[in-house]
Amino acid sequence: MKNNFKHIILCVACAVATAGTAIAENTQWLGLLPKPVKVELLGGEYRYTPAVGVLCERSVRAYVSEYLAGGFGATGVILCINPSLDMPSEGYVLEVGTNGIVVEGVDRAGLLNGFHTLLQLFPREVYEGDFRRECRIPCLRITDYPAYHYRGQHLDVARTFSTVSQVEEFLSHLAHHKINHLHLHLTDDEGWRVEIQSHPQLAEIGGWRGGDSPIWSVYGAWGERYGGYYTQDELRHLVEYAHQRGITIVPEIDLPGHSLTIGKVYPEVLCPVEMDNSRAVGYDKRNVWCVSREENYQLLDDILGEICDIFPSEYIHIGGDEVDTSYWQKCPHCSALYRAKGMTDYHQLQEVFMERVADMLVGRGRKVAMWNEAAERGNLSHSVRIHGWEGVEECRKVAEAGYPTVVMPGPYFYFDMRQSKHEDGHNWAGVVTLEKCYSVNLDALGYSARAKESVVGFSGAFWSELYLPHSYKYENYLEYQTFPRICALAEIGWMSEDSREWSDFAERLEAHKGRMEAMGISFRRGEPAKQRGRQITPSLEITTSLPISSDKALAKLSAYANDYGCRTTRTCYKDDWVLYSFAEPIGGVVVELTTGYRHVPRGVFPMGVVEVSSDGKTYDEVATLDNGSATIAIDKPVRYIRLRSTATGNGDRFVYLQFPIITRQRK
Ligand code: TNX
Repeated sequence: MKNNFKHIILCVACAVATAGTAIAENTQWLGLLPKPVKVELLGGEYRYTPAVGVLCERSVRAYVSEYLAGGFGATGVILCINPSLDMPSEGYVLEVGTNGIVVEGVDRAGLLNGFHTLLQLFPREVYEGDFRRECRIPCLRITDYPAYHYRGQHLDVARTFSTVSQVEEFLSHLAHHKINHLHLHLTDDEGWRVEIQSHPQLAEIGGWRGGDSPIWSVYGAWGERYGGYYTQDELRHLVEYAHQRGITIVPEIDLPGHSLTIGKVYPEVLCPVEMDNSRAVGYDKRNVWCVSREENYQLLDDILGEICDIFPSEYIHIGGDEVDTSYWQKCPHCSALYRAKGMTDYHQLQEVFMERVADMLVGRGRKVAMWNEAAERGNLSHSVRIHGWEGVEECRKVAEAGYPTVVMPGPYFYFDMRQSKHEDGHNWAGVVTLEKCYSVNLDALGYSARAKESVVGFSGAFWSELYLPHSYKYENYLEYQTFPRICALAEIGWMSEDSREWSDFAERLEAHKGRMEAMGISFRRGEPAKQRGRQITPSLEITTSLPISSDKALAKLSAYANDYGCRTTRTCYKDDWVLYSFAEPIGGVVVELTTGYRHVPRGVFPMGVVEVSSDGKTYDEVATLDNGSATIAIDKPVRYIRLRSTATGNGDRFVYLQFPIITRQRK
């Protein structure tokens, strides 16, 4: 059987070889993305019919047949592994001759990469599943391999839960872009999404927010319980689904910070520190594990043991970002440990903790990944892989120090950042346009040869604290935020530094958009047009029942002059209000009213109403707030607009007030 297989390969390969020698020609029109290392056009074309047989390496057969099942005619497409190919791992050669197609991968990953390129040579309908049409494919030879081994995308399922089928869909899209790692952020302050059988309460309680859950909701659905978690069987299914497509799932349990959820389920894991929450109506922000409580390490060993059983990945990510060490300073046991060890910086306690947790994984034959802060003081063992997120400079530093580094800095690769000034999304790392994302270049960013050697690849990130409140406005907010930025990321991981060119990418992306449509991706098609009419600024005074941080900021707000808004010094209580008093009555206008940051529904009145009045005495309710905002049309003139909170608390210690955006009604 094996010989037979080889014989067929040889025959088709001969047919391919006689198709002619390479013709130097522009291959842009093929729109291949990521762009292969080498494409040679051979002249002529192959006529594909669904009747041809597809001969396929067993380990990828089930997946391949979802797209190309093949018929019972003579073999026309061969997909196989050939370890003797002289190319780096994940490489492949794809040849289309007049008699057939051969894709040879140097390994299984290479074969899958070749298959994903092959699909791009077919008409876009191939992405709709089992392709049953005739088509012509130009004869060519592609020789291709990636520049970087780690081409990743991160997905935060802790803040907003994604269902199994949503993750499957995302994995499918990633595979078509040759992204080979999905970094799954499974736990955070807002949720615990993985079933731990030895401690079932972790997911059963920690997977839900709002309603009677001890984990508060922050946005919108205040009294409603929402969330979810994955059973171990579901996660094993996702691991297999990803593996079929050449993707490794890297699980992350975020430690020792970002752990409010586990602190709500098992309060004893936190330091025995009473916090003064009086100003924030009882909000408890304690989210850091106690380092000196011995039982914590047994619990961690149980959790990580099960994580290793579910996820076969070489690396397990244990977080290490944004640890608030002030709890350890206040904890009698942690501060005693700090003194006994003669430490000079409380972050050293984090190193002790991280090393001990890392040992649990190393003992199970795994390697450990962490966020860049964990390595900041340089004392971690260098087998730890660092995911650099804060900025380019932080990534460069850890790479320079010799840690294997995944480069994923916020200003380039955080796909939760907004894509233009007036769109939704985070903004702490600025506006991340597609072009900005594509512009990453390690040479230009001053990486030394040594630092470059440490870089194992790149990753995008999608943090989801804003996903839920935005999701209702979009067909698919995750896809809107990540595509086509993932197309740029895919090339940065695949192509060498000096071979990328923005205009060349932009041109191929146009061709690729048809494919994304066929894949069913709701990608962002360009900058949305602004909807607003002409803005007017009638004389206004803003007052509030809330204590504010600065009178000056409030005065600026009344002058429509403060784009960031004015911060209060506590959260909202029921019946708190913000009043907009106009010098003259306003009418024939549309008014956009916002509490919280403008592009981020944080610091809002989570529930509330809009009331209007012409005399300042009797008010009519005209709208309810949705995620802290409302847009109202005012026909008959009024002098006062009031926002009134109908809930106590918003998950933050502040509210942001904003000036109203007023435009004339369109006729
Ligand atoms: C920073 S990235 C965080 C996340 C947030 C993200 C929002 C990282 C390791 N920490 O917790 O979700 O910013 O962009």
